[in-house]
Amino acid sequence: MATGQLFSKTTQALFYNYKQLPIQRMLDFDFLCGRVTPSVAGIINPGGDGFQKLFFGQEEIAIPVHSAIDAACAAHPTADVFINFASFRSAAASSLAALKQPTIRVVAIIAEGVPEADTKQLIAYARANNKVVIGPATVGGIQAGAFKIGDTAGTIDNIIQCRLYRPGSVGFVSKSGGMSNELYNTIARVTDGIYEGIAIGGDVFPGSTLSDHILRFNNIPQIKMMVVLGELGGRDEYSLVEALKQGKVNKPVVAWVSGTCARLFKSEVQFGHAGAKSGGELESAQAKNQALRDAGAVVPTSYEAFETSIKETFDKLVEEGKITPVKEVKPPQVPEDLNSAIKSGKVRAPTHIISTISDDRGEEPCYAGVPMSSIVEQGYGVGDVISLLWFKRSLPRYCTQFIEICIMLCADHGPCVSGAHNTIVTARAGKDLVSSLVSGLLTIGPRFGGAVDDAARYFKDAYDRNLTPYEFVEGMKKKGIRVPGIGHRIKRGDNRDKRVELLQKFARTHFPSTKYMEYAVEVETYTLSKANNLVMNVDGAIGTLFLDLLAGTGLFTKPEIDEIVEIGYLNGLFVLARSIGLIGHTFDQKRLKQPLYRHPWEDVLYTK
Ligand code: Q5B
Repeated sequence: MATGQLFSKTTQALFYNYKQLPIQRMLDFDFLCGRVTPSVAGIINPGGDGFQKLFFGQEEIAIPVHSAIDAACAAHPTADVFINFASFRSAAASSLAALKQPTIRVVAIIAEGVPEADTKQLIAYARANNKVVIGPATVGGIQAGAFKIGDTAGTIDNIIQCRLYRPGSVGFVSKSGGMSNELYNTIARVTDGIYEGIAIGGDVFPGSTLSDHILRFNNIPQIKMMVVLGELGGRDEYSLVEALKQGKVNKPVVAWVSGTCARLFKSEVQFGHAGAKSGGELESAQAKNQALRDAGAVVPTSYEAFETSIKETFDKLVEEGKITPVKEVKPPQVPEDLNSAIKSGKVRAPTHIISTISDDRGEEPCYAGVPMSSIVEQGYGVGDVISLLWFKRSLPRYCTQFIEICIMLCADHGPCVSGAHNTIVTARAGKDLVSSLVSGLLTIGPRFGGAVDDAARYFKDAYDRNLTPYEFVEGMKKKGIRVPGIGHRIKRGDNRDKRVELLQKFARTHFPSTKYMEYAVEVETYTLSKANNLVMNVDGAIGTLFLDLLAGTGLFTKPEIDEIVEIGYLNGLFVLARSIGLIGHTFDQKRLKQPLYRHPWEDVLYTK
């Protein structure tokens, strides 16, 4: 790299603290400039490592993420710029750690509010070790067509407009990052553009000064003229005045110190930056402008005339043959992010999921259009929530009460049923809650608890086709199908399932019609005449009563009812309910610190 040159087209940086947008902007700039390698070699994200996916042009690349600065430097020994996006609390410590790495040459500190004592320590360390600090409180800097720090120069559109994708002949340094964007634009309008631009930051003690950069620019052959934008407060500009007076700068310097308006205020004024306050006369913009003028810089009479001064200086250098304006090149098109293209209405993209039951995008989540606050304030119960999320409508109170009764009655049926047994064995094997729960739930099916939908399907079909109980049961037998909802391992004709009785009683009291369930009772009378265990079970009661509920409310069309039965909503009631009990069994086993379950040999028939 030439003397004075901080960056090149192969410079790579380590980026401290993962910030997606500025890193992506750096990579987009790289693509625009035709860089071969991405300018970000690695990311340091304290406490985490891995890879971060980002775009390099159209291609997705994985940038390594390191948890510590030394590990990142060891992994990327040629990355010599450290871009520090740490907060003001940790910026100094991480910057010092970076400066101490032998591979790091330049540290840019973005944070505002870094304690001045800490910055002074960083400056002393950097000077003693021949390293460069840019900032704190800076947006960074840019070498046109080569390397860019973080958010410098803003969006890709702005970078293209300022022609920063290829080098020009102007070196620019300013205190303000915001104003540097403005000046990139101005310089692009009236010259062949920026070669390098640096914002040193608005703190009282910047890591590097205006004159540090001007003296550096003076040694870069491609830079033919310099533009400086200072501001009131502090004395930094006077070191530039000294350098000019001592003849250390032999290229034209066009300068302006902003803040001339401070004199209009009666008392001391603090502008945006920590260092930008009107102090004594020497620190005023007027005094600094005059001193720069006296030292030989081109200083306009107002900020408005700054552009003209830059233009005249550039044109003169062109006339004198000292500048051959660079040839314009057409930058490649940087692919736009899908999200921003959609936002601006340039493209449309198909969605991958369709959802109609809930929406969490607004101020509060909604279930089928009903906001959470209404659910709470209007005293909705679990039955209402199920109505909204499963059936996409509010059901009358007797229906939601019925749903809640089903859930309460099916929540558990002791430790011996298939589901609870599996859950208990799983919990005793040391598995977690979800595994224990799921292992129990997986037993729910055509024999155990999962016969509700089939009960609804077969009883509906038989009733709607006016089959007698005899025709229905014998027809099923011929097909080799057990009647779903009929039969139980322990319940009998003389020991009915209390749950079935409770559900029947509730429905007979509250439902407009219980025709499907009464038909099931007739079927049960017939099956009981065959065997005493062929009682209506809880699945049969829920399945047939839900048919009555759907038909009786008048809130469902016939095709909707057919669809509910066809899709099979109703096993969901058993699954939901039994989850409560299975979770209870898991906790119970864990509370009791039960050991691994092993089934006794005596309970197995070993046979050949
Ligand atoms: N036979 C439930 O059977 C069970 C018949 C039948 C015609 C039938 C059986 C069945 C349909 C599925 C159903 C839900 C497997 C049950 C539940 C939740 C639970 C559980 C709990 C809880 C019981 C003896 C003779 C044989 C069979 C005939 C039996 N069922 N015929 N239709 N439905 N039902 N499941 O006692 O001539 O001797 O060959 O599959 O609705 O799961 O508490 O435990 O809350 O956790 O083992 O309540 O009924 O009877 O298989 O020895 O059969 O009856 O064909 O006749 P069993 P098996 P044959 S509620």
